[in-house]
Amino acid sequence: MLDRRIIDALNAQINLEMHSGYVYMALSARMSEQNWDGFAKWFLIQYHEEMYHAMKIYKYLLDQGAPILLKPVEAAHLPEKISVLEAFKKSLEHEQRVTASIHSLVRLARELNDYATEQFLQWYVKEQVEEEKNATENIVHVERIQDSTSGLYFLDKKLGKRELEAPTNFAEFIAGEEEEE
Ligand code: OFO
Repeated sequence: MLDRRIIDALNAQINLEMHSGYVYMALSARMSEQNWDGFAKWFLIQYHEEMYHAMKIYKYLLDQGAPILLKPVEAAHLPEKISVLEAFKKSLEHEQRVTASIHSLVRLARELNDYATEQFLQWYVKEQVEEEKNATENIVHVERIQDSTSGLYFLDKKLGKRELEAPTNFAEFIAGEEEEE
């Protein structure tokens, strides 16, 4: 049985991942409102990835026979109008918060000699490197072409080609019928 402190922290991480989904869903909406369909799609795929990050912890807790304690999800806190550059800066800022949270979970697992959870969390440690890299790259690309509408147009088309890599059917994923990433 997992220690109560790690159960609570993992449940809090489910909540933070759901909040991440909310942030990306709101960013996608802001982009759709400005007819940036490619950026909107990119953020909505990220929304789905965040739901997967939450479901992966949910499954781990179930597999460990630990309780799932779902709390209210924090609002996205976005202004009504946001530029493309601000949107990607927001995503980097948010990912840095998530990385800090994952690292403190790893520290707690170590402190508790919880080897299984520490190993489980390694997927997230690696994933956060990727999340921050993607957000940083997007900022660099937008900054490079900031004043060029045609440049932004092409970047919108390019990011709109992003494809979903996470499992899509969460019921099958929880039942162990869909492959984990
Ligand atoms: Fe779940 O990685 Fe982004 O927030």
